[in-house]
Amino acid sequence: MTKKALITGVTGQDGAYLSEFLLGKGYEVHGIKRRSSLFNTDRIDHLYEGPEVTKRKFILHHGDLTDSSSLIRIIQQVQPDEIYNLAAQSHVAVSFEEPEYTANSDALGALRILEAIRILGLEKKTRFYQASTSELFGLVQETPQKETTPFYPRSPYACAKLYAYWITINYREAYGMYACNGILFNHESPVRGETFVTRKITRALARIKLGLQDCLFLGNMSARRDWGHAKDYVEMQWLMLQQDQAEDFVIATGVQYSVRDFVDAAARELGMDIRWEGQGIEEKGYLEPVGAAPSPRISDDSDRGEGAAPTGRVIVAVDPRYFRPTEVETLLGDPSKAKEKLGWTPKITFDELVAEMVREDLKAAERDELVKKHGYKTMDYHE
Ligand code: NDP
Ligand code: GDR
Repeated sequence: MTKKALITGVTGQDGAYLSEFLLGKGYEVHGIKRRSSLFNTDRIDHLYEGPEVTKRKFILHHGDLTDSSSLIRIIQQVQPDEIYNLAAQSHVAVSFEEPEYTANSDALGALRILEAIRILGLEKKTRFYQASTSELFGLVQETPQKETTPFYPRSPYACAKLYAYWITINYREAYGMYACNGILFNHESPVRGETFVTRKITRALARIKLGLQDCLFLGNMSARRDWGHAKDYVEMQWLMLQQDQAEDFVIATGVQYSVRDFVDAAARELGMDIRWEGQGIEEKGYLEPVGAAPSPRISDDSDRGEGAAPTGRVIVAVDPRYFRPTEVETLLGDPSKAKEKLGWTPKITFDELVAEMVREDLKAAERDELVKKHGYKTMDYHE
C-alpha cells in the first residue's frame, strides 16, 4: 500500500525538501498551500516536472492553518498516514509586529489539526509531526540544550510554538495519538527565505561582489546559532514518525557560530576579505583590497585581534531596525538522543552549507547582472 503524507507549509523551505524526500521514498504527497496574490510555489515547481505529477503522486490543496473547515475537509479527503505540520508564520522578528496572527497560525493551527484528526476518528491511523523549535529555549537555562532543558521563550513566535509543543504532547497522552515534536535548531539552504539572516548574508554578499548592491545591513552580529542544512533535517522529521513509540527529539549539529562568523565564511567563499572595526552599533565590515594584510579571524567579540587599520570600503554595517525587543543571544543543541535512537549524523557541514548557499546566490546575482546589462529591471525586495 502506498503511504500518504500530508504536509502543511509545503511551499516553504522544509516543505519543499520534505516533499522531495517523501516522493523519493514512494509516498503519495499531499500539500496544503495558502492562497496568495502572486505565485508562491517557486520552491516546489520542479516537482511538477517529474513523473510524480502524471502519476498523481504530488497533489496540492488550498487551505490555511487559521481555517478549521479547510483543514478538516482536506484531512477527511486525503486520509493521511502521516501529517507534517510545517506551516507557520516562522519569522521571529515579524512575530513582534503580528503577535496575534502568529499565535493564531502557529499555536492554534497545531490544535486545529490535532482536533481534525480526532473529529475524523483518525487517532489510531494518522501520525502527527509538529515543527517545534530551539527558540523555545530562548533565554537559555542550560548549555548545550537538550530535550530536558527548561524552556524560556523570548518572542510571540516562541510563545506560540510553546503552546503547539505542549498541545501535541497533551493529545498524545490524552488520546493515545502518535504525535511528536521535533525540536529543530536553525537549518538553512539555498531556498531559505531571503529575510532570515543566513540567506540575507549570502544573497547580499554575492550582489555586492558583482556591484549590484553597496552594503549589507544587519542587526545583532554577535548572536550565536547552531546551523545545519534543511536537507539533513527533513530526513529526521520522517524518521521521528517511523518509531515504535512517539517521542520528542532535539535535532542540532552541536556546533555554534556567530552571525559575524557566517558573514566571514560567506565572504571567504566569494574570495572577499572583510576587516571588522568598531563595537556594537558602530561595528562595520570593510572590504579589504586584494593583497592587503590578512584580517584577524574572530569568533566572538572577546578575541578580536589587533590589525592594521582598514583601507577598503564599508560593505557590512549595523542597522538597529533589525534588533529585536528581546533577543535570543545563543543557541547550541545537544543531539545525543537523536544520535542514539534515530542514528542521526548530519551529512552536510557548516562550510559545505555556506558554500552551497553562496554558489546559488552568486548564480542568481549573475542572472540579475545580465538582465541589468540588457537594460531590464531586476526584482527588488523590501524587508
Ligand atoms: P518557511 O517560512 O520557509 O515556510 C513556512 C510555510 O508555512 C510556507 O509554506 C508558508 O506559506 C506556510 N504558511 C504560513 N502561514 C500559513 C497559514 N496561516 N496557513 C497555511 N500555511 C501557512 O519555514 P521553514 O520551512 O523554514 O520552517 C518550517 C517549520 O519549521 C515552521 O513551522 C518553522 O517555524 C519551523 N522551524 C524552522 C526552523 C528553521 O530553522 N528553518 C527551525 C525550527 C523550527 P507561504 O509560502 O505562502 O508563505
Ligand atoms: P531565528 O533566525 O530568529 O533564529 O529563527 P534568523 O535568521 O531570523 O536570526 C538569527 C539571528 O541572527 C540575528 N540577526 C538577524 N536576523 C535577521 N533575520 N536579519 C538580520 O538582519 C539580522 N541581523 C542579525 C537575529 O537577531 C538572530 O539572533 C529561525 C526561524 O527559522 C524560526 O522559524 C526557527 O524556529 C528558528 O530559526 C530555530
